[in-house]
Amino acid sequence: MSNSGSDQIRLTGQVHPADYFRFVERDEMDWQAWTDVLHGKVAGAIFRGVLPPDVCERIRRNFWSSPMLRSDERSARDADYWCGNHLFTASSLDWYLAEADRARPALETLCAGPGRTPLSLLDEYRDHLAGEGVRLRLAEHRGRRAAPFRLRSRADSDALVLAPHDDAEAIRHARHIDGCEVQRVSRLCNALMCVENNSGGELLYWNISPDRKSRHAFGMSTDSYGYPIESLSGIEQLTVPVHAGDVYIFDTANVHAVAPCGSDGVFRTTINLLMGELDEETTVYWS
Ligand SMILES: O=C(O)CCC(=O)C(=O)O
Repeated sequence: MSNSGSDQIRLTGQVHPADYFRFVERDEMDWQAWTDVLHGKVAGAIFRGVLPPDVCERIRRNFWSSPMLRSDERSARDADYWCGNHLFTASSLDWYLAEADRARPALETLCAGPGRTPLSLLDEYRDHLAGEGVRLRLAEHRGRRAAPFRLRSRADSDALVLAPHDDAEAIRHARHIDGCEVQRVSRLCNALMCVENNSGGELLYWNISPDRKSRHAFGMSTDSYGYPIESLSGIEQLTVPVHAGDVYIFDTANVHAVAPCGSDGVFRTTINLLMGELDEETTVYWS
């Protein structure tokens, strides 16, 4: 999970021009801006306060009382809780797809209800894309469908909630999902919806897509977590505040991390999915 002790001290890779390396910020949903991220016109976009407070609160309560809730409490201060699985960290594609079938109805119920919800936002985007002749659907493998999203909550008060990492290369080359269509999307993007957070937990986003040589030098051939913070020194970095209700999307090829939550017992809870364009007529998403 961490740097394998390479001699390389600074990450190398593709550094992007200023007109691409930025986050578009809007006070309402803008599906064209969302598509611009999937098209690689801009690195990220954040839409403020899209999920209403009552919807965030309902999902937050459902999450914490869900029978699907799992945790990995490494110490009294650091906690990691989730509902639903991540294809990338699943033990096998077969296991992930079987779990996806089992968990899909419960995940959908957890996020359902009146008001603008994660599910209704996906429907909005489905309608938006349909108007452009593009179909939005769950990713599939041999007729079996992925899960739509997962929920995750972390409460690290003084360490990074998520260490610096890049997902796109790791997913494209992950052996356990060989042949799955998600490896063929043109630009892998993370999409998140925040339902709980306090003042910390910002998204940290660096202007570098590490090259293969550098990824290997830092021991990231099969994993994607844990570039040392020193390896990013001098590289342009954006700090994107994230609040409950915000919805955002960004290119996962660039190194990113999540800042500490800031105080003890503060949880940052998000709905997480990945999305990408499979071809000109198909956009897929999965967890
Ligand atoms: O929670 C976030 O803002 C980023 C999540 C992330 O980096 C990931 O799931 O790979």
